[in-house]
Amino acid sequence: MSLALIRVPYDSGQREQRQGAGPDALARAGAADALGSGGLDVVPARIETDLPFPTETTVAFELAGKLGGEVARARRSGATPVVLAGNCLTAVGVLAGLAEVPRLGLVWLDAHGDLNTPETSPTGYLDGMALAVATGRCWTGPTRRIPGFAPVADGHVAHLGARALDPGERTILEAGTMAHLDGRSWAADGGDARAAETVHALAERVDALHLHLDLDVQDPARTGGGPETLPGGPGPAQVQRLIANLADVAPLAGVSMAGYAPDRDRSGTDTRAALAALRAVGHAIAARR
Ligand SMILES: [Mn+2]
Repeated sequence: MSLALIRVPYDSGQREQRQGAGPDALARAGAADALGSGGLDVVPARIETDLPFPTETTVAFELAGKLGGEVARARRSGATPVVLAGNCLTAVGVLAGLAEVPRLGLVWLDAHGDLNTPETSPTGYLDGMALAVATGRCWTGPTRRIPGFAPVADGHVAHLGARALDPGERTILEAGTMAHLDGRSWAADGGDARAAETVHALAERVDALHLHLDLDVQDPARTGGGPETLPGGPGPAQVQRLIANLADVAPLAGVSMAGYAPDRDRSGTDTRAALAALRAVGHAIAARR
């Protein structure tokens, strides 16, 4: 009966830079206490690259493979994995480590689609492809080498909070194979109920959930605003309410959190929002044990 708090301190292949500094900064700010506030013991771990010449893509997939092993070890020991990372692609490692969970659903909270592929991405930025990788749309060469990884079916995904979509991403979400709720609808009156309905509908098709939280889903007017934040999304309290709601819906098999850049958080509001989200996660996991 415990939680594994696994830190992956990289952003775009660079160790402890920008959002890659987030996991250790959150640990120093009290992430373990926040996560343990639901009553579960918290066991820390940390993943590092062994590549002598790190590049954005090679490090990302190497870390996803290592993280998969760490997540699987945590799970076998009876611990629920909670991953603090710089990038969203780490969700792929969590999915690999949760391979033994039958009918796993993926709840993806993000201001961006993360649904570009190398062919549709305007920039080539790998982390804008994270959910496309998780759903098997691209980078299938490297993901085939990640033990346990299998793409998540679109019908097992709920995307909430998007408000910056490239044309290729819009096409995917408008196709309707994946449940989604855009950021403005979530932030509007009645948005909490719409968000709850979205995850409830997903829970009818799955037995457990992987929650992926990119902190940029939160409206920067109500946080300090990290490097990739965009106006028009839910506030931190709405995100925390949704996390609390997940406990009523299905067990949380794993959690990944990305997008916290401590050097952009001069007021401390991003730190407080991230720790509050971790408290909500700790309580949600404890409630279903
Ligand atoms: Mn993201």
